[in-house]
Amino acid sequence: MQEKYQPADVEIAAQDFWNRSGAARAIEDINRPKYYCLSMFPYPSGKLHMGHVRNYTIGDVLARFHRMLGDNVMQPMGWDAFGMPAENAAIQNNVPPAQWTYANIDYMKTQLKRLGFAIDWERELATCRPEYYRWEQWLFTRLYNKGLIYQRLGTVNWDPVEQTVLANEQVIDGRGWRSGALIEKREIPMYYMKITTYAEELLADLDQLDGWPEQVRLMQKNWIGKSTGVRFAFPYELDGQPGQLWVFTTRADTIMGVTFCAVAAEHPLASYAAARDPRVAAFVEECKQGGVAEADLATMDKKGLPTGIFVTHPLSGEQIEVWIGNYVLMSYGDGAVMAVPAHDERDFAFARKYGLPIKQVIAVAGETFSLDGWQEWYADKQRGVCVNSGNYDGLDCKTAVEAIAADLAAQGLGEKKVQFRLRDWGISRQRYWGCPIPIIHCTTCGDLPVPDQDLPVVLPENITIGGAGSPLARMPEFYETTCPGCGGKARRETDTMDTFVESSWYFLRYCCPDNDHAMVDERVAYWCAGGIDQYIGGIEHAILHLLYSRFWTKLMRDLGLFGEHRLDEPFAHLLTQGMVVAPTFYREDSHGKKQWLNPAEVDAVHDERGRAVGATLRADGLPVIVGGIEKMSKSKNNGVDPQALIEQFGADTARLFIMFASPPDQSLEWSDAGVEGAFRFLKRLWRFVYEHVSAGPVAPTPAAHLSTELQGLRRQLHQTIGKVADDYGRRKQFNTAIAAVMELLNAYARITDDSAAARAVRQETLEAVTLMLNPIVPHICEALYAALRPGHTLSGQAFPKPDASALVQNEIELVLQINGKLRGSLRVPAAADRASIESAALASETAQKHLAGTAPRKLIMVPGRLVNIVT
Ligand code: ANZ
Ligand code: ZN
Repeated sequence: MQEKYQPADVEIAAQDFWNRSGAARAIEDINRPKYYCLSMFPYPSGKLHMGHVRNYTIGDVLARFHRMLGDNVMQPMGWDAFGMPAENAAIQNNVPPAQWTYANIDYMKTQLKRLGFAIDWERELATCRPEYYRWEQWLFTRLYNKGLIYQRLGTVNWDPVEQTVLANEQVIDGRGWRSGALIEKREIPMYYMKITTYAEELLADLDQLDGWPEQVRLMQKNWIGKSTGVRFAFPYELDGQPGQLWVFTTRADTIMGVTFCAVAAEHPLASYAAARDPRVAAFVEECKQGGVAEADLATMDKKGLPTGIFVTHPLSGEQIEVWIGNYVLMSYGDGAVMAVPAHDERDFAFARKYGLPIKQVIAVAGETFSLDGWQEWYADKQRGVCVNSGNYDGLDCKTAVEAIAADLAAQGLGEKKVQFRLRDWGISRQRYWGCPIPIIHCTTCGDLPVPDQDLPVVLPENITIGGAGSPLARMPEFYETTCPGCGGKARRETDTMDTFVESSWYFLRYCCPDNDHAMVDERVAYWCAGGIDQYIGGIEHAILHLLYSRFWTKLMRDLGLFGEHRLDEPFAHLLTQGMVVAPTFYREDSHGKKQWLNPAEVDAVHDERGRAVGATLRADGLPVIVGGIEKMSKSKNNGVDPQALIEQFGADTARLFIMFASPPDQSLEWSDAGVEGAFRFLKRLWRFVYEHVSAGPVAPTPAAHLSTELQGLRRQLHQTIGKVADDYGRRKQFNTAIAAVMELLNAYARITDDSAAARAVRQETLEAVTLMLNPIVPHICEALYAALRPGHTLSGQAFPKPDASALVQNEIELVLQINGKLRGSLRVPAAADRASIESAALASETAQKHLAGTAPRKLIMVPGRLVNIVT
């Protein structure tokens, strides 16, 4: 064994050994319990960032721990390889997106390997490969035939200068990110997946997911957004034609308080008015500008304009004016609302702004309604009672809704209705670097799915990007084809799929990545039985990715792709890791613009709590400003490159620091001091083993007849084993596990005894420590274990089990007081009775000295804690 800890050598040797022995291979074995440990696959952006390292370290710790428990572990990895950044890089660097992507994958794979993750690389997949997306296209055609994928017009962001569609994130303050042009909303044909068909099940099954953080389940629930209400119509007549304005309301009990109706700018009544009044037309245009992101709509200033159209209140017969309101969403309900300004906060603001009437129809005992400002109780469903509402006066909310729904239904003008916030999923993108949509357009036969034997529709990889729109639409060799129906000339679809589609089923394909005649096979049943055992990833995917994955799993189930094995939910346990944050540093230039400096370029001064309080730029020695602690990001230039860390200290130090710095679901603050601390700890562990091993082999001695001190160390060792196993397995709190091992090693260091018995306890302790730390720092543990047990390897060893007999406390230590003052301690057998403790106390050297031959006046005893002799 080397005297000095040399991480690079240790890590290369360990990785070599694992590669040669196939330590991370996962092979189906129905006789062993399986453990499928899944981490969210990365987008191949160029290099790993600290968030990746954290994510995959957590996964690896769990994978290695479960392997030591005897589980058949699968830990796969792949690449979420399609997406926009590749196209942007292509434009900037003039390389095809494919080439850029594959080069990034190669590099990032070497980084993952360098970190020593026990990944089964035989299962690696990249979603941009035809052998992967072929099955996505295959499934698309099935869903298309079942009507679960359909085409309709959808609204997109149109950049009039670049003549192209922009993603929501490319629209900044309503303008195109590159052109700066005002973005228009445009309607184009798009493909949608009918996720709404599954809304009820996606909501109900959240209850099964007790292995998920409550917060994530709640986010999904809100996203699905089930509301129960009434859908009803206001009849009207326009140009002599009868019509009905349908609205959805959750507060039908307030129907007698309607003072106007509001419709979305895209609503047919708005279009009708716009066609007749240029002022309305201009307003409708204005509403259509700006991004289509929902967040923008929620925070916008309320704006509106009357249409001049009147509708009839279905119960009172009153004439009600229809307004266009920018707070009404075309995509929710019917794109129109009955406005009750007295009891709906948005309607209240709108009515106040435009001087529309406000009529109170709900009262709460002890509260007074006033037009001065909105009060929370105006919307109170629990305490509210109908007033000014004719027949309905005195009814509570629930009863009134029932009565009003019944009266509307009697006229054929309404019904109770469950409404979901969840919308169908628009999956088409007008971009190049994605999975081609397998549809052929024929002027005679219409739209036909590509037949199975013609799949995959391969995306051409060797292209140059430039000009507006997708290059596919400029490549006749791609889009010119023959119709599978009539054999005539036809045009291939040039849109590609949203990359969320690929990530909705990759975890199933890991089970059978080599199958070239089916999307999934019976290996899915083995690995996914009862759900994937652990999924680890960022909270930013708490809604869409997880929802879409749940949806796809149900779709595939309903197509019978899992045979008789029922898989309702893909992920049994979910861990959402916290962010990696770091201090920020900057200088202001002459225009007051912040120039962010990377933490690696500055020398910081820290206070006693480790916070940066001052800093200088290393290059010029002059001060810089210390900003806040923020998520590591390019925009704040506060990212720490994991590569540099690994090169300086090794993968084990990186892994240890990350797992020790905070619990996995909380944010992790980067600290150089913390990294150095982790490195020092590993060096210390190395030294302990080196010193112990250098003293020669250890003779096996029975654990009986140990000194109290050695018994104490053994007890702590076995307590630690129990705690660490519980921390890893049940609590998933790795930092406390590491802390317990550190304490154990402190106790180890205090033992100075050199007897054979002491050396045996040391051997036992060090062996157990390497086993316990193995999931976190596997390279150094592999080396230390081999040094401790020549001829053995750590790989394949089981996780240690606490020895029950070591936990039994044979002796206890009591505090010894003389006249209430602490004077020493007293060791007695744990089972000793009062009389024998009393005589042991009186016989002690301390008591003898203080009593000096006299008899004690009194002896007070607190069982298990102390003895107080009163002289
Ligand atoms: C009248 C009313 C009175 C309402 C009242 C609320 C309180 P949730 O719970 O999210 O389903 N609404 C309906 N369609 C809309 C649309 N397309 N755009 C904007 N708002 C719309 O919300 C349902 C409520 O949101 C409905 O109930 C309707 O306003 C509004 F005292 O109707 B309510
Ligand atoms: Zn045809």
